[in-house]
Amino acid sequence: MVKQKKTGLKLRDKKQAVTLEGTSRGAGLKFAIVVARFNEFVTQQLESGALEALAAAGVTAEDVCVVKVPGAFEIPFAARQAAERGRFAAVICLGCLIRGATAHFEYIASAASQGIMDASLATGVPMTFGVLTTNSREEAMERAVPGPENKGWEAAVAAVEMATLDVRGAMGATGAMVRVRKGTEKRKLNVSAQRSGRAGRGAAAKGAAKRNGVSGPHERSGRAGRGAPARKK
Ligand code: INI
Repeated sequence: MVKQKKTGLKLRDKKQAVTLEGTSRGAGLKFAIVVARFNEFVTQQLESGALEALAAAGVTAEDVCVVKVPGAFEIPFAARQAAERGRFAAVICLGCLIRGATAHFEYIASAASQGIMDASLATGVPMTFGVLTTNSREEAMERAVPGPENKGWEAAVAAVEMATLDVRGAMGATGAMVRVRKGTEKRKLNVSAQRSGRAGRGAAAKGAAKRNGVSGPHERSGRAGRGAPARKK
């Protein structure tokens, strides 16, 4: 096995699996945070957690746009618009649903989660799910404490990782994996994958990779949170 100094990429031989993953470094990337105002005493804290996590990842305030919506039900619409109209590397979705006496909670929770996933897949922009679905105010507040236990923080960390993960860029035109030559830093990069990628993302991810000291979107490793203790759902 050859460990490359510059990239940290571990090269074994052609027959071994290649691991692709994003990083915890978001410098130079733009992020949207869509926050529901409903249960604002919690969602405000989720927003603060997300902003702190982005700052810790090297994202500057001017690269972050916060979009406020009335409730969790409206998140997918705004997230999709942000993804379509903005140059965001990822969209962080934050909200808080607290179970009540009626089925209202279930309808909104399923519309929000499915809607966010649909918006992400339709636009090709990663969206992360920081929407709490709890049985009580107490459960919600426990998940909105300052620091990495905060679900907004967690959603922001996931957004940075997904924004810096470029699986498509690492694949060949026919879907074959990029060939890694043992013992060298040469990669057969597939330009058509970047050309056909969603607007700006390939270029944004590549630029961030350079700034982050790695040489290509498929050569990243060492995301934050690996090996972290089990978290609350
Ligand atoms: N929206 C939430 O974000 N959380 C809730 O707990 C909630 N409850 O319980 O009703 C909620 N409702 C509002 C909903 O998201 C829409 O904003 C509203 O239905 C208007 O479309």
